[in-house]
Amino acid sequence: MNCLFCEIIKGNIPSSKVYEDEYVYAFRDINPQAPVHILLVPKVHISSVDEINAENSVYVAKIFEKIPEIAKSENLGGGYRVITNCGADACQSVKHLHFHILGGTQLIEKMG
Ligand code: DGP
Repeated sequence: MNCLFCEIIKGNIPSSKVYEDEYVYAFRDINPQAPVHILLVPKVHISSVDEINAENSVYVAKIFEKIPEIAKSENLGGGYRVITNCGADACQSVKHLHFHILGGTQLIEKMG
């Protein structure tokens, strides 16, 4: 399987790492859409939200435990947005589950 984010997790493609543990890899988005734009990915290949199940949901839980810590360390006390795109209609471009943290400015209200 040829997966961009699996290659980033393995270190075969460079990234600006923010955090890593046995479940989670967090790094800065290459094309930031806000002053702070971080991606959190599970360290196992899960294609999208559609593939989350009882066996792999611990990875999602671990990601969400880390989000407030990363938000604090990035000084996002004013608020931030967490987004995941699932499938073609949502414009998911990388088929490895990822959660965007966006912040560092007043975000627009519209999400869709
Ligand atoms: P999405 O559209 O939700 O699938 O988001 C994919 C994000 O991944 C998009 O915001 C750009 C980012 N991205 C794509 N390729 C790379 C890369 O090689 N490195 C990094 N750091 N981010 C990438």
